Amino acid sequence: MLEVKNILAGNQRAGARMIRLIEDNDPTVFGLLKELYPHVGHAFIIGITGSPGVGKSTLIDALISEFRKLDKKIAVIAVDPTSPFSGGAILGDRLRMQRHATDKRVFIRSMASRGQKGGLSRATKDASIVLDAMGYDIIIIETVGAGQADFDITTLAHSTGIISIPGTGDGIQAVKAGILETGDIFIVNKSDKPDADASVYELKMMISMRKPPNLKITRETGWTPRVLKTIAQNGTGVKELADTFLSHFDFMKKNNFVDQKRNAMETSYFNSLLQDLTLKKLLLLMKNSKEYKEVLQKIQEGSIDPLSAAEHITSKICIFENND
Ligand SMILES: Nc1nc2c(ncn2[C@@H]2O[C@H](COP(=O)(O)OP(=O)(O)O)[C@@H](O)[C@H]2O)c(=O)[nH]1
Ligand SMILES: [Mg+2]
Repeated sequence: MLEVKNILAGNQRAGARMIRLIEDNDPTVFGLLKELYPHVGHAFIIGITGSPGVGKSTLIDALISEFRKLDKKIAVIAVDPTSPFSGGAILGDRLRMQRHATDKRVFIRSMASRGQKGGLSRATKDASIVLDAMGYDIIIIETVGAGQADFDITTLAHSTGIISIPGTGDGIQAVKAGILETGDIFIVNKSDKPDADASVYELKMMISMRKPPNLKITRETGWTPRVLKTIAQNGTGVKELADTFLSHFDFMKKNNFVDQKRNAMETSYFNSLLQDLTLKKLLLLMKNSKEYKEVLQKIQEGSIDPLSAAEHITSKICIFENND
């Protein structure tokens, strides 16, 4: 039996088991999360995103060292939806952070997509609840930025760092992908390569030209995104990066933005829970209904097509009054 009190005591074995249950979509997870939820809200959650190979894992490894110098307890969730079976990239992430493996105040897990109902975003949120309840001061979520429609890191993290590398036109891609608005800190990693300064300049230019709705975001929080250069491999610029993340969090706390962010995070979590639970419950109710059986019969007889049948049966759903 997985004991909630062991998770709350920070037991890493219990935490790892719970995260495994989350990955496996285990039915006991819901109840356990409910017990843990009153104990969360302490951690500072950082999202690190960027294309494969830009150096996210290497940079996180270096960040862990900096945060450990400040005696913070750190947890990392490396999310890799691209390799659910091979485990290749996941192994890579673990290897790059291995020097912290014996540090009892560092906890690193990889999560793969195994068809979680609410998508990987929901599973990652669930895992961050576990890590927060375990008492980690800082939780870092590593995620591949592009192409993950269901994965909105900004509703999972307080602070989002977007990594790019010099000379790849990533800045332009960022604008296209709309991630320019979501970043709090932009990191040009591999700045040992040529053209790092040009990339920094390009990013700064684009940030200064963010369009009015984005300016509104900037004004609401008052935070102007920072652009920093790093060489993750040898730690250059990583102390500044760690300090900038912490000062962003301080800034948020001072301006009550942590509360606003919590509201946004909870709304998003609530909506994803609703999506899962509603679907489960409605399907169950429908499949046990007389109408469902009748319409299924009609499909089989060929007197109605499946599309019209689906439309017909969902038109029966009218539980809430709509005030629109
Ligand atoms: N030259 C250079 N290579 C780096 C730097 N940071 C990471 N790398 C290398 O880039 C490759 C991908 O790194 P990784 O951390 O796995 O990237 P991820 O896929 O974004 O997590 C590895 O071979 C790293 O050693 C850097 O600052 N400079
Ligand atoms: Mg990685």
